[in-house]
Amino acid sequence: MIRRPRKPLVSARDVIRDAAKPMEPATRRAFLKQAAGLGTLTLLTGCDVVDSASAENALMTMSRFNDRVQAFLFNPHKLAPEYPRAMIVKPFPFNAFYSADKAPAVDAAGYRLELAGKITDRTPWALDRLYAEPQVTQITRHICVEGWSAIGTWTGIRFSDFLTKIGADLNAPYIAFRCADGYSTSIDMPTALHPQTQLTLMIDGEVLPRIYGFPMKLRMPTKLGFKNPKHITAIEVTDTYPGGYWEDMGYNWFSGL
Ligand SMILES: Nc1nc2c(c(=O)[nH]1)N[C@H]1C(S)=C(S)[C@@H](COP(=O)(O)O)O[C@H]1N2
Ligand SMILES: [Mo]
Repeated sequence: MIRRPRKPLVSARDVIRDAAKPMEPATRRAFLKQAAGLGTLTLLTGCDVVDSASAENALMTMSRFNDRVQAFLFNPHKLAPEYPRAMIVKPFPFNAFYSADKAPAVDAAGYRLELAGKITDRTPWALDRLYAEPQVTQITRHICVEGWSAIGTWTGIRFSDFLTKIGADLNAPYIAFRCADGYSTSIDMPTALHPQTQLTLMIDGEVLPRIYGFPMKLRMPTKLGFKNPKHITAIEVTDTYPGGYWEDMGYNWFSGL
């Protein structure tokens, strides 16, 4: 039996005040203004979260609210730490929703990166064209929610360069990724445009081995590991919230660091 609390457990005012507490005064003022401006206050005060049987719904509201708070706090110019070569972990840990022997073997010759949604030039990309783009390298830390982290070095195309090149609508809020193993995830546009967000073709100076996401993954040192899709087959720029494999099971969508 579900017991209904008499008093609301959480009030919208407390939630917003709590979220604003750790911020510097200027950020805090801007945040509170934005929270009101977005209609968040009205939205949440309308239903003092816990009066209904639908705790699920309330949790979802909170979770989407947290995403907004996190997105607001994300600094698009702040760089994640980079490390010396000596700190690179070898072999790099493997992780997926299956064991390493099940990682998909994508055929290099037949591979075409599909582009969809709010993009001017949706011509699919073959691998040689991706390899021909200017490449950058980063040595950063990958952090998995399952409780491990490791420093690695990844090389690929700066994602903001790629998005500009294909004529992506940079005002669209979401970018969704589909993968050869059925995995999916999606990210916010400010993170997509972050200078360290990389369309990765190599790890440790060699073409991405099968288990690390051949032929291509997205590397973001500003987000948790599960937000970094391997074996990408399609990229879509969209106005509609796309969710993702773990996100649909309740992992926090923003999951920024
Ligand atoms: N296509 C695909 N991408 C994925 C996953 C997956 O199962 N499939 N797992 C994610 C998780 S939880 C982690 S921690 C990293 C692991 O990447 P690695 O094998 O290169 O360490 O990939 C992420 N991207
Ligand atoms: Mo992970």
